[in-house]
Formats: sequence, C-alpha cells, structure tokens
Amino acid sequence: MAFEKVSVVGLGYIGLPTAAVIASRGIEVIGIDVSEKAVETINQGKVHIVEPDLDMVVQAAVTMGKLRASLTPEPADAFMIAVPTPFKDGHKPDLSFIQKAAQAIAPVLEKGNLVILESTSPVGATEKLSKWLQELRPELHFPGQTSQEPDMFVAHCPERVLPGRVLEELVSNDRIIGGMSDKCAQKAIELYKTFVRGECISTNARTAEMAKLTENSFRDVNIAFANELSIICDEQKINVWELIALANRHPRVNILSPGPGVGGHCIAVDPWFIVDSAPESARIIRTAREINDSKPQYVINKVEAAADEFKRPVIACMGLAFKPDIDDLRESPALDITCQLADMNVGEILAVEPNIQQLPESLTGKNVELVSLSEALDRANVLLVLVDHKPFKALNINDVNTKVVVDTRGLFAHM
Ligand code: SAJ
Repeated sequence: MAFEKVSVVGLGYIGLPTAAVIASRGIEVIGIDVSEKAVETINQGKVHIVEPDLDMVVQAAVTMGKLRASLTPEPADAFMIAVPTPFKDGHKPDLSFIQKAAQAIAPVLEKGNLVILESTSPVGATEKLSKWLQELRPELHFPGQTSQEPDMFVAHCPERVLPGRVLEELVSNDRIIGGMSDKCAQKAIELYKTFVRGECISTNARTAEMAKLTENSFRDVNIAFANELSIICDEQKINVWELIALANRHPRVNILSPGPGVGGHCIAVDPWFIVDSAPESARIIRTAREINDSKPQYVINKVEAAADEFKRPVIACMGLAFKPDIDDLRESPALDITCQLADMNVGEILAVEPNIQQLPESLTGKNVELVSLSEALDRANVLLVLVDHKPFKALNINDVNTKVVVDTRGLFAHM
C-alpha cells in the first residue's frame, strides 16, 4: 500500500522536521499539535523552533499544500507519534504524552493503519501503546493484543537526529525499525523508505527501544569519563585538555570533552529509563548520570573561589545554551549554573549568549544582565566559559589575560 496521507502527532523538534520532509516527498501530511500557537504558525508557513533550514522546508511544504497543521486528528494511512517522554519524580519515565496521543488518534484510526512511536521510550512502551489503542478501539485488532490476526500495524522507530543537523540526519541516518511483528516492521520500512536514504534495519520493538536508550547512555557514560578526568586532573594540577589530546593519539582511545555538565532533553534523561528498568544491574549508567549531574555544582564552587579574590566580583557567564551555536536553553547546565550564581549573590552577573535576544524567564528579575561579548570583556573580572560558541572560540589570550578564567570547555587550554 502506498502512503497517501500521513499524520504526525507532536510538532516539536522532531515531529515538525519529519512532517516537513515527508511532505517534501509529495505525500500529504497533517501535523497535529496541542498548541494553538504552533498550529497557527505552521499554517502560515512559519516555524516556532530554531533549526537550520527548517523554515525554508516548512514554508515550501505549506505553500505546495502538502503540509497542514491542526489541533484535531483526522483519518490517515499512517500516524507517527513524536511527543515528549520526560521523567517524573524518582527519574521514572512519564508516558502520559504518549497516552494522550493514543487517546487523540484512536477515534480516527481505520483498519490497516500503521501507528509508529518515534519518541524515545523505555522498553515496553510500544507494547503499552498497542494495548491502549486496543482498549480504545476494541473492534480493531492490534498486534500482540488478541488471538486474532492483527489488522493494525504498530512499530517503534526511534528518532536519532542531532539538534542543529536535523534535516540532514533525518534523511541520511540509518533507521532502526522495531515492529510489534515482522509485518509491522515491513510496513514501517515502506514508509521510511519514502524519505530516508540511510539503511532501514528491522528488529522487534523492545530491541529498538533499548537501542535508542543505549546510544544516548553510551554517550553519557563517555562524557562522564571525561568529566571525572577533569576533576582528577584539577586535583593533580594537570591540564585535562592536553592530557586528553595526548591520550587520544593512541589508535584505540577516543575520549570525549569535559564540560559544565550534560544538557539537552535526551542524553541527561534517557539513561534513567534504563536505570529505572534495571536498578540493580545498571551501575555504570547510573553513576555516569550522577557524575554528569554533579558537574555544575563543581563549577559553581570554582567560580565562588575565583570571585573571592575580588572586592566587587563581576562574573561573565559565557554561553547559556546546552551546546555550541544553538539557541536551545532546555536542560542547559550553563543556564542552571548562571541561575544558581545569581541566586547566591556571589557578584554582579553578566550573561553573554549571542544566540538569544532576551534573557530567559528563569533569569529575569535577578541580578543578571544580558550583554555583548565585548561589553563582558570590558566589565568582568571573572570569565566563566560555559559554552564553546564560535565567537568565543575566536578570542585570543590578549582578550582574557587580565581576568581570572574558569574555563569548563577548554577554550583557552592551548594558549
Ligand atoms: N557534551 C559534552 N562533551 C562532549 C559531547 C557532548 O559535555 O564531548 C555535552 C553537550 O555540551 C551537551 C550534551 O552533552 O550539553 C548533549 O549534547 P550532544 O551533542 O552529545 O547530544 P544531543 O543531546 O544534542 O543529541 C543526542 C544525540 N545522541 C547521540 O549522539 C548518541 C542525537 O543523535 C539524538 O537523536 C538525541 O540525543 C536525541 O534526541 O536523543
């Protein structure tokens, strides 16, 4: 069966680019979102999130009449769910957005439809989705739910794109296609083949769920290794950046970079889903999370000590985003550190973030000023490097040699 109409539920950082790319292949796409503002913006051919080139692709798809956003679901051949899966108290996965998406699409589902879960999910979530849909539409036959031959198809195809390179990676990355049955996987592969150039590899839904969690945990554990090294090196009076560069000359060593902590809504979250499902066995994964989560406090202590050297400390927090050259402040250790420093009253706080025009809500009403890089260099006596944005990388030693520098990204390591 060819896919003539596809519905994407959740028009955020993953759903909107996915919807726009599928529409650009000539397939009719209906995007569903609970936010009136997002729906209105998209229907005007505009975007409500920042991602390179996304505005152009969305505008083209809307102008061609292939992409439309709506608050209410309507019938389609396939439904792709791309909603958030945060954690709640005790780092337990919160599947309520997936459940709400299931409730929203259930009334319009028809025999033969394909339902795909793209959201990063704990093992077993796709089975739960199939069960919820079965309960809502008892006359249909969902995979794994009844003894009858299923007439509905359900699969988990985790998104794996890197923010900042979403449009490219959506097409070029290989995809893991975890079917609730082989038939489900085959059906999902047919859909992904319409826009993915990478390989589509089929497996079962549980393995696909675990594969995505594993990828992000692998990265988290490796960043934790680098962060732990940075603390050991501070104690031993060794330049960690030089150390890592030397060790990485070994043909089988590839250490990642230390930083002020791990941010974003994926790597700092997903490993907890593994820990939650295997609390006794997931020891390295849990410890890595704890190491990365404790890094901001370590940085704050260093800044406090640096500020102590001045009667009137003026601290420039360089970067608020969770990684370089983006405007995304979600779950950002840089923002968290800046916020905490402001609350502690350690001095005057200047925030430098070239990718935003105004301070985020969490910093407004506090003793924090958003300033340009040159103003920060004029006024600050303590420089706290939190993000290695391009304009910061262009600085040279003469710009900073009169300041006390706390450099969490190794920007000045080789000067
Ligand atoms: N970081 C370091 N040191 C490093 C690398 C990263 O401190 O050497 C920090 C970054 O500064 C940032 C955090 O880690 O705060 C995460 O950044 P990232 O670039 O590693 O990853 P994300 O969160 O932008 O995207 C990840 C990607 N996963 C992997 O690379 C395994 C992406 O492919 C996933 O699709 C995405 O998570 C997701 O949505 O799950």
